[in-house]
Amino acid sequence: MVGKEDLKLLGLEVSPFVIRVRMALGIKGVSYEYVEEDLPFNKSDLLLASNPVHKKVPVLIHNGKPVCESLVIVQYVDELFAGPPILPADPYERATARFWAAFVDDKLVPAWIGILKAKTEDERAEKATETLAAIGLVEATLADGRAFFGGDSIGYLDIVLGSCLFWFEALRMMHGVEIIDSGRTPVLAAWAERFGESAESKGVVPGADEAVKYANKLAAAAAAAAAAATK
Ligand SMILES: N[C@@H](CCC(=O)N[C@@H](CS)C(=O)NCC(=O)O)C(=O)O
Repeated sequence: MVGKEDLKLLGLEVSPFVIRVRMALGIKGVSYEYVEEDLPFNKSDLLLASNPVHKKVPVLIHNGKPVCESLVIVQYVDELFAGPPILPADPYERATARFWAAFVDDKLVPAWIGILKAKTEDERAEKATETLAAIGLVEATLADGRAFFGGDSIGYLDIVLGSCLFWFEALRMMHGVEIIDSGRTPVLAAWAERFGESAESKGVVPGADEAVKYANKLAAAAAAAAAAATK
C-alpha cells in the first residue's frame, strides 16, 4: 500500500463514476479516505468548494487539491502511482481506449440513464433502442479474443464500462431491458462475467438491488416535488 499521500475521495456508493476511481485506486494499491456524500439533495460544503463547476462526485482531493471528472481522475491516478498500468502503454492503444471511454460517456451512459428517467413507455423504448445500438458497437471492439479490453487484465475501458454493469442489471430488474445478453452480445456477456468475478471489482461494485433502491428514492423525491408544485 502507498500511504504517504493524503487522498480523500468524495463519493456515492451507487455511482458508476465513483466506482471507476475506487477501482483505479485499488489496482494501484493506494489507501485513501472515502467520504460518502448524501446526493443529490445534501451536498457537503467540501464537495461544493472542490467541484464548483459541476458539483458532482467523484472528486479526488490529493494533498488538498481537487481533481474532478471520473475519466480525468482515473488517468491522474494512473500517472501518479506506480503499480499495474491502467491505460495501455502503446500510444495507439491508449488513443483507442480513450476514444471508446468517451463513446461510453457521451453515447451509452446518457442512453441508459434515459431509460431510468423516461416519463413515458415510448420514451423508454426509444432510449432502450439507443442503448442497444451503442452497446452493439462496443461489443464489436472486443470481438478479437481478448479476455478484457485491457488484454489479460482489467484496464481503462474495462473500468469505464464495467462500473455500469450493476446498473444494467438494475434496469433489467426494473424495466425488463437486457442491455448485455448472451444471445445479442455474447462477447460482452462473457466479459461481464469475468469482470464480476475479478478481484478489482469485488468489494467496490455494489449489488443491483442497491441501484434499484437508489433509483426508487430518486423517483419518489421527483414525484413528491411534482405533487408539491401542483398544490
Ligand atoms: N461526468 C461525470 C459524471 C459524474 C456524475 O454524474 N455524478 C453524479 C453521481 S452518479 C452526481 O454527483 N450527481 C449529483 C448531481 O447531479 O447533482 C464524471 O465522469 O465524473
